[in-house]
Amino acid sequence: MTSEKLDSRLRGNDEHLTLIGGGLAGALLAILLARRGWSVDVFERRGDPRVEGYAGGRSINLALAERGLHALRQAGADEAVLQQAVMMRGRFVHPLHGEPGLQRYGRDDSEVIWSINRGELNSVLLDIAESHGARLQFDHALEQVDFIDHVATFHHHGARVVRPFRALVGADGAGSTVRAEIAKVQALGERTDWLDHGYKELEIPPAADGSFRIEPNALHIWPRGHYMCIALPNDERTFTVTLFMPHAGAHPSFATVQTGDDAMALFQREFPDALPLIPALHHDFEANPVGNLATLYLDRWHLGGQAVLLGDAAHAMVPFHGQGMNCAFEDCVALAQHLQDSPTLADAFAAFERERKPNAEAIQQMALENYIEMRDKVDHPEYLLQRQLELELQERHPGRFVPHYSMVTFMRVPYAVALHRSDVQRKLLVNATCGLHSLDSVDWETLDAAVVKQLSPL
Ligand code: FAD
Ligand code: E1W
Repeated sequence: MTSEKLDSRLRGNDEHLTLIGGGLAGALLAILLARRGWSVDVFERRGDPRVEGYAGGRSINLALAERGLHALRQAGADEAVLQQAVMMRGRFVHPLHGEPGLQRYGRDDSEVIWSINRGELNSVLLDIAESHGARLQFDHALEQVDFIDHVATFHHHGARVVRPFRALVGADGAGSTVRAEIAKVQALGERTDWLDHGYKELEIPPAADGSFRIEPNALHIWPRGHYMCIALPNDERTFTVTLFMPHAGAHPSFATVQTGDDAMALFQREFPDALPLIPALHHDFEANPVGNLATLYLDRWHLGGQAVLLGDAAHAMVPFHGQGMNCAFEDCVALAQHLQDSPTLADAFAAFERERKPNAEAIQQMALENYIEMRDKVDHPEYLLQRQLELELQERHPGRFVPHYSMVTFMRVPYAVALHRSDVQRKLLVNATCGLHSLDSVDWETLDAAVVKQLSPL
């Protein structure tokens, strides 16, 4: 389409948006808007994952929880996504010494999370977006935005193409170009806190008979104090293993573990049960890059009614609560709702930011805190006793004392509420179990009274 034709189409239509990024949030928002009759253009830097495959064919998976699943239901995408998902009932902890075992996430199989393939998820969402009339343009990398003439410049197969827009949604991830272009005309108060740890992805292939090599219905964790490995199942019976470790400093770090041989030695000493599961460890370690992790904070998420940011572009977080995508999907539902309810785009963007920013900041904080819990606490007796008490208090005070993990993962209470209530609850749990080795000598009368006094029904 020529830019004049697009221009004349845009002028007559108030309910039009241009989405930058056809990743997870961009594709989902396209569905939610197109289903409500909005005219939606999506520009994605990469090629079409349905044609070209995704991320060089590596199988990368994500944990989908209730917040994300609820958003997928709103988009009519839940069934297609769950068809390809593997259920995870809990974390399966592999201590260096001692017995490995499953710690259930919830009370039963209604409280589980799902491991899904990123490329498959993206493809399903793009198919549905297109079926509702969203126009998808791949191999279009946003380069520049002119907020005066309302045109965006893209890099497309070696050429420069210019497209008019009414308003932009920056769903272009942590390295957002929309964000950088807004910042040229309005200060965003951007701050990036880099984590001094990075990650490396490895693979556990299927067993010789084609089955899963370890318990499939779990998220595996090898906690090692200052670092850890995790593994999530894929529906093709493999696991994607992720090693999280400091970039620099004393052994082990990515500075002291650089080669495939170094990695083999590390796994021999520290992950002896995982080593035989990862036959291509030497190769994978040298072939795959070390990933970086950061938390991104902004003072503002929008430029009047001209542009708004969501998902990682607005609030990238460390991955240790498995909530980045879930939060991005929750953003999409909230933005679509505000667009429907607000008189102007500027009002919608402002209302969206007001609702979501405190909640994004809450999950960013909880995600940072969860790294220490996962790598250093899940195999300690005090931690297990606190989890046991948490479950007991949930039984004694249903709807009032809800475990932290459940509020984040199985419910849709605002993250900021979950953070606050978890803080209150953690103090009660620590106090009540201090110095104890079992729940037998808990002072229930005092504890029950404190719960009722400090926590309102949820
Ligand atoms: P992205 O998924 O990054 O999508 C951005 C899209 O924009 C991409 O398709 C990109 O190609 C495109 N783009 C970028 N720049 C341009 C441009 N200039 N022009 C056009 N298009 C552009 N979250 C969970 O909920 N559960 C998990 O288990 C989980 N595990 C994780 C593990 C790791 C190691 C990491 C790093 C993250 C994990 N996350 C997880 C977080 C999750 O990956 C992100 O929060 C999520 O992908 C954010 O979605 P998004 O659409 O905002 O950004
Ligand atoms: C989940 C990358 C990632 C993804 C996750 C989780 C973790 C640790 C990591 C958090 C969790 C699912 N978590 N697991 N067990 N307790 N907390 O729930 O997604 Cl590292």
